[in-house]
Amino acid sequence: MKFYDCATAPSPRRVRIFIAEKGLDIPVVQVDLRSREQLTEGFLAINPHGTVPVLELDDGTVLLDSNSICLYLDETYEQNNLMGRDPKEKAVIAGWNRMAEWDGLAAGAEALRNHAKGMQGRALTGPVDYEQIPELAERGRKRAAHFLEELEHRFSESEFLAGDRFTIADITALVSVDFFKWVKVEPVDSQNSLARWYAQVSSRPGAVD
Ligand SMILES: N[C@@H](CCC(=O)N[C@@H](CS)C(=O)NCC(=O)O)C(=O)O
Repeated sequence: MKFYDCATAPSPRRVRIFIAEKGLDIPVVQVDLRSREQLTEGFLAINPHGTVPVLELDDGTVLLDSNSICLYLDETYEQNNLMGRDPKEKAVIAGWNRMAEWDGLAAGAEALRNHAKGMQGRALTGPVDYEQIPELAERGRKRAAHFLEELEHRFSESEFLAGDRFTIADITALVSVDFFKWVKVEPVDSQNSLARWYAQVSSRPGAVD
């Protein structure tokens, strides 16, 4: 197997944490997003979407999305299940993971990509160049702040995002909360339940970046 990673980017970090939690050792290839290596002919031949993470299997199959990579690893390697053991648990975890992706990661991306100078003309990932829309940056920051409120509420009644154990949903939420620092959105002091959860999950060995 080969894991195409970028050490500084949030989406591949989700998979890095997942791999660490599973205790796997997978050879890594770094893709330099700053020099736009993801848009070179060579990399687009591997992933036509021009994004990382990517997992290449030994039989040549290429997995092009964090969730599909995590699903493959969770089903292939039984230790430390992170995506659910039965249909009901799988569905509950998938729901919370999707919420963290959309309300969390997507909000951070909206805020960053529509604002950062280095992302001018790169407001969306992929081979097509889209211009920034400043109003979307502002909306993204609001959405990010709202996501932190949603987390505070959830952690006031649940130990982890999808229930009473650590799962992929916590990984996605943790990566989102750290990603928000790039757009200067941080938890407020009164969000005690969020702080309790954050201290717990960010000190897990795989979370250290
Ligand atoms: N759905 C994808 C999203 C991946 C994604 O957006 N990756 C970003 C890094 S966080 C990327 O490759 N960006 C390339 C670019 O900005 O052109 C996944 O989670 O695997």
